[in-house]
Amino acid sequence: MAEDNEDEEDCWDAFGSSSDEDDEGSDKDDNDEIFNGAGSSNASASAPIDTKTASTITLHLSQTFLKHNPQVRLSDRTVAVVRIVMGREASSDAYQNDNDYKCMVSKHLEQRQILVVHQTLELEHRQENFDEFISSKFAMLDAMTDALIILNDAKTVNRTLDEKKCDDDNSATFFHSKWLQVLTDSILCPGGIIIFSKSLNDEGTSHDFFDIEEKLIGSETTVLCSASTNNSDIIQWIARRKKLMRAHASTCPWLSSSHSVASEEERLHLATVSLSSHEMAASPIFSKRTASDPKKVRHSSRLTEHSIRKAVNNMKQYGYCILPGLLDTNECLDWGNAVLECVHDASKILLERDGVDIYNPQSSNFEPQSYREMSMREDLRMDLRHGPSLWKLRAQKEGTALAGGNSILLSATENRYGDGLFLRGHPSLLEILRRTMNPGSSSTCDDPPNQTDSKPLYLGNIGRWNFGGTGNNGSYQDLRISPIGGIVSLPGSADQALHADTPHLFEHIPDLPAHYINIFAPCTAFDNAVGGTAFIHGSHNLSFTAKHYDANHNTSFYPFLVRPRVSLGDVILFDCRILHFGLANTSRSTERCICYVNTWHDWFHDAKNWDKNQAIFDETTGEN
Ligand SMILES: O=C(O)CCC(=O)C(=O)O
Ligand SMILES: [Fe+2]
Repeated sequence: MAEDNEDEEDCWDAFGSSSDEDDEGSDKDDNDEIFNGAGSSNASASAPIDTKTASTITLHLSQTFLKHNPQVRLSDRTVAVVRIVMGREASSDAYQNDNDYKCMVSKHLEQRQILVVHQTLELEHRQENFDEFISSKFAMLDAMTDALIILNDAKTVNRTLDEKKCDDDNSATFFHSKWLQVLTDSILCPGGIIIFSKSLNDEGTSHDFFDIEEKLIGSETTVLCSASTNNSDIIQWIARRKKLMRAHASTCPWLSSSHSVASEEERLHLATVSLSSHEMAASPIFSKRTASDPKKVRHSSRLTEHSIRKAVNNMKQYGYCILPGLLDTNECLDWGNAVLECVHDASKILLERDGVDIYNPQSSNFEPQSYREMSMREDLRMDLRHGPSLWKLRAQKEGTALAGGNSILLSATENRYGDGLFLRGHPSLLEILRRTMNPGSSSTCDDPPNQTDSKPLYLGNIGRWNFGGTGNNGSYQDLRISPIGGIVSLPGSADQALHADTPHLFEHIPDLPAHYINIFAPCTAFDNAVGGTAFIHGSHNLSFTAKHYDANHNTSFYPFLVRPRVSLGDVILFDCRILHFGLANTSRSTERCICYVNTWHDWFHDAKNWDKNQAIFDETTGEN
């Protein structure tokens, strides 16, 4: 299992940290140029201290970037260099010194063509609306950052904090608990690097504030390396990596106390693809700007071959794959709101027309059933696929309400809806689906050679000529994609029963490829009291599930439980054979919507057809 080495200290040399990430691969040849370049520009012992530190930090970042994804050019990486000052310190000498230092770091990064964004955060005594404050400061970025370098002058910051502690305990707590977390959450990519660099005090001892910073984001990050970079040890720095995916640990209070969240997060780390800022769509911080200036709407994110391969591999190995930050958060909100509006409209009609109260199913005159547009799961959980607001949105986004409301057939390489259409037309998602459902069919796949006597196996599939297809040419088989729907959990909905969305096709062979995959995207803002979907890591595999099966209870599966803490913009793909369940919604008023599409091999018959059920809305008029 690939892990960041938490205990790694003094592991620093001209070639950087020895910590490795063998799950994400590394292409040495691609790296050589960078390593050689870095060696020659490294400062000698007599060079100024800040040059040496800046050069070492730059080397560390370049190497880590290349390890995470060698296919993202350094010129496509973004680093924010952030200086935190308390308002009145801004004009002090210390500020000036750090400013020089900041320039030095930036100069080295820019020499490697990395895009650098500078920002000074002058915090006021009482900083209101911190998230907005940060977003206004970084509005010139058009993506999340791959790394954050935080510069503080130990003396001035700590003195200010000490003063604040005395005269105003609340604001001291505020600084201690909030700013770094907001900064890390809002502008740093999942899996991104955060570096604190600090001059030590006059006695040469480490400063408190350094420790506070580390503690603050300790649970959000893992240590990559810590180092002092010169003879007199005046500058010390530490590099941490933001966790790729956290567990939503406040859910499932019934879990045994022996359940290890750390192991859960290690599994989540394996199943998550670390996207660079370049591969991500608009980040939450820029959504306002994008909404207000349509010209700035970003093209849909596209993954590198490296990321696509990792995603395909995750689907095969673990049965699911998480892609944080892939989607535009505005799009997610649009679709989520449309689904929720349809649920509201439906609930009114059902109450008036049928005496069915989906908000109070137990006290309702009649039990909610499944309708043509909406299938009821357990109480307070429903799957909605059609309704006036969705028809309207489809007409607006997909050009035609009709096409948007039906499943579509995509043959071999077709991206029918082109670049940029949310869940159904996203070219990288389609590529992941096709490769997962047609293993070995791509020349770029990681599977064992699909050759026999130097001839590709697919040549033998002569029957393929008879079914209106492309013949025995090894191309992807046709894929069918459902319309976009939403799974809503209302306040009070309980944990769903553990289940799979499709059976195995052949139950005597352990590891057939997926034939049915769901794509889930959370489309309401994250609320800690509201659960997403939980999975049993690896349970799409028949031998795994048979091994851990116990006819009496599910507890033998729970050590493998993962509860990804996903939010707007993130995507989860899962093989529908995997065991999973919707987590409870314990909030008082948050209605949760996860938008989805179902995708399957066209030859597979999806029995989920609600057309014969009673309709709620009048489709002919588009009205309710
Ligand atoms: O509500 C969820 O998070 C998952 C729902 C689900 O898996 C289902 O309804 O089949
Ligand atoms: Fe399900």
